[in-house]
Formats: sequence, C-alpha cells, structure tokens
Amino acid sequence: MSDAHVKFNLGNPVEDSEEEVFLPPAPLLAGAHVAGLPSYHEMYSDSINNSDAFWKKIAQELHFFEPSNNGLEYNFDSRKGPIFTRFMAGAKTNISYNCLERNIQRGYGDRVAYLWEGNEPCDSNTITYNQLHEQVLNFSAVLRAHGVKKGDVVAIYLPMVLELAVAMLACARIGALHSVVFAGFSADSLASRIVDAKCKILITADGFFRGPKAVILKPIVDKAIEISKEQGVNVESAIIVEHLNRATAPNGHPAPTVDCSKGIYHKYFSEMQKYKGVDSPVEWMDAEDPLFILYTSGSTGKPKGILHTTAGYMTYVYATCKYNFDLHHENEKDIYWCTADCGWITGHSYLLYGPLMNGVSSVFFEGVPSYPDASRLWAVTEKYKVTKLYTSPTAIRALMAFGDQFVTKHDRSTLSILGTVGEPINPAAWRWLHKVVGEARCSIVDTYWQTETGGHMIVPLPGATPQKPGSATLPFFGVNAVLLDAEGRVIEGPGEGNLCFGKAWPGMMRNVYGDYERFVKTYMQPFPGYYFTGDGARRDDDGYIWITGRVDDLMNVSGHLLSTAEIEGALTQHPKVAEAAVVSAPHDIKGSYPYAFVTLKNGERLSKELIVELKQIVREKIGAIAQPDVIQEAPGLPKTRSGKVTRRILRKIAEGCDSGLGDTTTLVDETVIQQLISGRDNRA
Ligand code: 6R9
Repeated sequence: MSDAHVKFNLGNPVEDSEEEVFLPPAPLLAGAHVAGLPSYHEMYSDSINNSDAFWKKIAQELHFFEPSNNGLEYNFDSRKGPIFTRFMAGAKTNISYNCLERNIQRGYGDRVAYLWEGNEPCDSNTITYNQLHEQVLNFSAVLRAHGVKKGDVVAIYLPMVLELAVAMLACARIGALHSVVFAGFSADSLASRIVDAKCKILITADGFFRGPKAVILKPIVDKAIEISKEQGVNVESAIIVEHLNRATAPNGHPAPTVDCSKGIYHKYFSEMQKYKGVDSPVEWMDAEDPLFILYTSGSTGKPKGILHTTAGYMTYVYATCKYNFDLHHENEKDIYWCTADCGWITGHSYLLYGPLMNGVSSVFFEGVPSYPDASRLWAVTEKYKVTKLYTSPTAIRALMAFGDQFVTKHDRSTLSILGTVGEPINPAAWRWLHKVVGEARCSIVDTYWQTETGGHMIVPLPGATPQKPGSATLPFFGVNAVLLDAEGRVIEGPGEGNLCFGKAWPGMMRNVYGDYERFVKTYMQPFPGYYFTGDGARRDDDGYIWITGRVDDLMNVSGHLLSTAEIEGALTQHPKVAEAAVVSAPHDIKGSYPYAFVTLKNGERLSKELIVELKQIVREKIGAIAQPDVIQEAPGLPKTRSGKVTRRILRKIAEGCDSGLGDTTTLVDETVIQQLISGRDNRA
C-alpha cells in the first residue's frame, strides 16, 4: 500500500458514521515511541524499502549469543521454488534468556514480572523476574531429568497458573517445543494434538476453578493418554501441578480431591524440590530452530500445528508488543494486562513472550470477566493500577450488556491504552470501550492478526494512528497488506477483497508441523506470490483496512476460530446422524455461533434427547466452545451436482432470511430450501 492511500478529512467528524476519527490522546502522543502519523509513515516506508536493515536494527535490542549478517529472506511464490521464510539465519539466541536473564542483567531482577490474580479475588501472588528465572531454571532441570531434549515436543495442558508460564519458558530454555493445549479442550482434542506431535511428556494440573465451577482435568488427561496410546503414541510421563488444594474454592465448598500419585504421574512441586539447585544451562538455538507448535482450526477439520521458529518470532513479538502497547521498560509504572489464556496465540505472544522481553510487569489472570460479578476486569484494573489492557470484543460486548455502573464504580484513571483482538470489534462496542471504560482518554488499539502471523499485522499505533471505530486501521511495520479479487488481481485504492500479505515478516509461520504440503496448499497456493489470511477485508478512502470476516469454512465464535468440518465430523459420529452441515450465524455477544443442520438416518426424528446427545458429542470430541447453539433437522441439504453443500444458502437460512438466497439453480433439488425455511420453526 502506498502512503498516498492515507488521507484524512478531519474537518467534520460525523457522529456514528465511518467518518468519525479519534486522534491519539495528547499525553500518549507526547511520550510515545512513535509519535504522530508522519513518524509512522516514515518508519513504515523504511520498513518496506529497507526491511533487512529495519528488522536487524530492532533485533539489536535483543540478545544474540552469535550474530548473523543475514536478514529477512523469503520466497512466497511456489512457481519459483520452495516456500520459505528465514530471519537472521545462522545467528544463535534463546527467547527464554531474552525474557529473563537479559532483564536481570539490566537491573530488573527485583521487578515484578507477573501479578497473578486467581479465580477468587482473595487469591493473588506476585513473582519477580529473579524468582521467575529461578523457577524456570529449576523446571528446565526437571524436564531434562525426564529425558526432554532439544527438538522434543512437550504437551502442556494447564489452566492459567504461573506454572504455565514457567513450563513454556523452561521448554524454550532447553530448546524443546511447547505445544500448549487450551484447558477447555476435550480429551479427544488433547489426544489428537499429543498424537500429531508425538509428545512423550505432558505437563498438566489436577484441576482448577473457573467462575463458580470446578474443572477437574486429571480424568480428561487420563482419557487423552489412553486414546493416544491406542493411536500408537505413548506418553511416558505426566508432571502434574496440584492446584486445587492451594486455590480458594468458590462458595466456600471444599476442593475436590484428586489422586495424582499413580501411574505415569509425577507431582510438580516434589519434582521441583528434587532438582532444585541442579544447573541447567540455556540451549543456544539457531535462529530458525523451531520454538513452538500451536494448533489452530483448519477448514478440512483436522487442526493444523502452526510452527514458529526462534529469532523471527522473537523479534516480531518484541517489536509489536513494544510499539502497539507503547511499552517503556524504564517506566516501572507501566502495568500491562492481557486477559488472554496462554492456550491461544494471544497468550503466547502478548502475555508471555512480548511483555517479558519488554521488561514490564503484567497481570496474569486465572478467572473470568463475569466472576464474582461483571465488574471483575475493572476491579482488577483498579487493584493493580493497570495502564494497558488487552482483551476481546466478545468480553467487551458481554460486559456492556450489564450496564455502565459495573465499570464506573472502579477507578480506571491509570488506563491509557485499550487493546482488542480475536474478531472485528463492532463500532458500538468500540465506542463504549472508548467512552465508558476509557473515559474518552485512551487509545483504542484494534489488533488484527492470526496464530499463523505470530504477531499483530494490521493495527493502529497508540500515539500515532487516528482511530476509526471498527477498523484495524493500517499495517504494522514491514507488513505489505494487499487486497486481491477472486482472480488474484490486486485491488488498488478503495475496494473489497481477499486479505493477503505480499512480503514476509519475521514472525511469519514456517510450516504446518509435519505437513509442508498442507502449509503451502492452505496459505500460499490460493494466490501465488502471497500469503492468504482466509479473511476478507475492505479498504476505505483513507487507506484504512476493515476486516469483514472469514471467507473460508472457519467461523469465529467469541474470538475463537472453529472449523465447520470438525464440528460436522463430531456430529456425524452419532449413530443416528446421516449427514451434518454447520454454518455460522450472527450473535450479539459472541459475534457468531455454530448453527447445525442435521440429516438423520431413516425414520429417526430430532427429539429433545437427541439434541442433548448431539450437543454432548461435540463437547466430548472438541470442547464446550464448539457446541452448536442451534440444531435443526434437515430432511435434505442443498447440494450442487458435484455434491458440495452450498453453505452460503444455509448461512442465509440460519440468519433468518426467507428470500434473497442467491443463485439456487445449480442445486440438485431446490425444494429442500423451502423445507429448511419452514423447518426453522421447529429448531432447538
Ligand atoms: C490473534 C487471533 C485469527 C482470526 C483472523 C480473523 C480473526 C483476529 C481480529 C480478527 C477482525 C481483528 N481476527 N483479530 N478479525 N479484527 N482485530 O485471534 O488468532 O485465533 O488464529 O484467529 O481471527 O478472522 O483470521 P487466531
């Protein structure tokens, strides 16, 4: 995108229209790393025209054990040879060292790394950079004692306890790849991730409290280990954090007891005691050595293990975190809070690695925004004097519904930046965040990015970019955001199309773990020469990007990507289901929700009991987040002659449309549409 696209007519901002522009607040602008739009343009041009020098200069702010003359090398066009991205090839470094030792060396050892806030407001704890380093070193010795070496994959299935940060950093310290699985996923989901990466070791917990509920993880883990074994992968040891007993149980109920002493289980705290004081040196990693795998939904149903490597991910996450939250390590008053779970990429990049590399103090939150009541986020903000808060549009929309008094009863005067991630933020939620939460004094940073991109791609700089409610605004440094039409032609200027990136950036994924072909096919083949995001976007007259949503078979529920094919796969495992088609339907708070059409086997009808069973099977096979809100019986599904289900029609039906369904002439049987429209009345 050329700078010419960015022009502003700030003369007459019109309330509630796209034209409304919010300028960066003056106090932020004064001390920001990048102050004012012209500075952004200057740095952006430099990052595009001299990308090697630009990124190498940023990398110099981090510690490299051995430097390299290489910069950013890549090929995005499979017609010219294999697809690859490399950054600083030949250099040696370690991200865990950059998070811990580097900060200790610059005198921040006694600074708080994390302010841990438990599920119950009375449970809290702090850990300094020195203490975190000590625990990471200790746990890395435990991992080594259990036979973990450089290149092994360690599965981590933990709630939001500090041991999760310790475990991830300990893996990185010794060059083992972590594969974190969100603790809300089912035994089947955990097993499929263990099997895909052949994990021999698993780090987990007995259980945890989430809002008013207890979640017991151990039986889920037992089952996942059993399933993995059946599929040929033997988990040899599981290290288990006994968390239930040290946490305060909601409503004063006693914590359930879970026996963690048998079989392959080793208790975390006794293992730590056993290997205390044992030296466990940092493994100096090649720049392109793998750092971690994180699974994300794939259109074909099977999750993809997104692989990130060392130096590129490290540099990109460090830079995006520094600039987009305007973090200043010299400023001890900067209290940053990312509410994401480490089971998602946001937790990896902007709760763990990003803030630690930037040497700031962060809140690490185990609970949920609605517990004990809808004021929790603001109570915690007041308690720790949070300056920068990073959360999701779905949380904002849910809290908005409770009313302003939950927010306004707490002091939020320390806040200066409010970030969002995961899905488009609708202008109404944006304005509420700006006006009610931020008292019209904060920059709103709507960050567009993906597990695959490692870090932010389209994002306003808080002290530089004028913000428009609902737009992720402009590309980050080094990002060449391009819109392509269906034929792959570049759309210059204003218009709408497929969002692609025409240049590599250091944090770009390197592969789908163990499946290079799938990597190329999914991301690089749809538009040769470009990385394809799977999202649609629009560019306005000012050059601002507005993400319009997924254009593939993925759906975004509360900021979590789900695969329609994976949910359909779970539903069709029920013996009474012949066929299933799942689409996303709009939802006020979640953004969208899964809506399932099921065709039942001969003579079966969709009873209340069957609906419960179908929802249960999805919970079991994938997890609660994937459970369809609505299940409708479909005597038949609209299909083309080649047998493809036309989801665009089902989507319209789910949305409640009776007409305007688009072209239906390619369908084998058009009458099913009327049946589905009238069948909507009986859905449940
Ligand atoms: C970081 C993360 C990625 C997908 C992405 C897009 C959607 C994320 C967004 C957004 C509009 C934003 N998405 N941030 N859409 N505006 N600010 O969420 O990663 O879980 O891989 O999801 O989420 O559809 O392609 P991931």
